Amino acid sequence: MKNKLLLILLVMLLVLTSCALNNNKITVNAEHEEKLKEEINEETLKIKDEETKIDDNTDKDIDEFEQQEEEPFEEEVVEEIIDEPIENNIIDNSKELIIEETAPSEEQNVLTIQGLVENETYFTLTELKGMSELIYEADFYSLNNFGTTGYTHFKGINLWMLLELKAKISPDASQVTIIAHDGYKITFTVEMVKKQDYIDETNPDTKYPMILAWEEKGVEYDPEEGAPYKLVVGQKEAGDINKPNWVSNIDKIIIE
Ligand SMILES: Nc1nc2c(c(=O)[nH]1)N[C@H]1C(S)=C(S)[C@@H](COP(=O)(O)O)O[C@H]1N2
Ligand SMILES: [Mo]
Repeated sequence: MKNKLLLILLVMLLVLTSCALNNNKITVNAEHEEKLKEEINEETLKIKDEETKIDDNTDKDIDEFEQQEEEPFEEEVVEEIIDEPIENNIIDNSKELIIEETAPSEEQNVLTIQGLVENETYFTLTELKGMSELIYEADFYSLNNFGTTGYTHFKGINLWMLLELKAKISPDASQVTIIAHDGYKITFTVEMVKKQDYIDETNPDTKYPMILAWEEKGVEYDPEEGAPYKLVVGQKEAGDINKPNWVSNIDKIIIE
């Protein structure tokens, strides 16, 4: 009986001890968890705080950037526009393109003659200038659609002579088309190109051929502004509106 009682007591003691130990463990765990939670919370708060700081700074930076840059930036653009007309920019761009895409500068002065000619070819400005016996220079009278008149001094080559003697135009040819770089073109009959007696209605004494001019008012055309050739012709009769025939920047002549 005594033994039994002792055994029960021992069991109870064991149970109690184990409970106490467990309890202790739980407390320790709970305490640890609580600490961890606090630490996590603190970290989160810190991170959030820093994020807000960064956001604030970014906003500030943007604000400052906008305040600093906005006005001077606009002023600069305005200045540029005033200094450099848009036209100039376009010319500059095309210059770059020509340099990048095509050949040496003298090739820009090439006049191409195609079609019913024995010597289908092209002439450079230097070659044309060398044909001294074909060079013609005079003041040409002009009348345009609006009734505007004027006299302009031109120097260039007699177009018919060039076609007949240098390109050797075919006897079968009937028309000559002058084509400008901008697409503007005029077709003349061979007879009109052959004709050497165009007039100036204000001066009955002089007769003119059709010429390809490379010089106007004593100044050569700038090849950078297009092919440096202009077709110039007098009047067929008094009142003839001849100015539209003055095709500028010619780069091709087609014989048919
Ligand atoms: N390449 C080219 N040449 C051209 C033209 C054109 O549009 N392109 N217009 C013609 C017309 S209709 C006229 S009246 C005169 C005008 O010459 P101006 O600009 O020297 O006055 O050029 C003639 N030659
Ligand atoms: Mo014109």
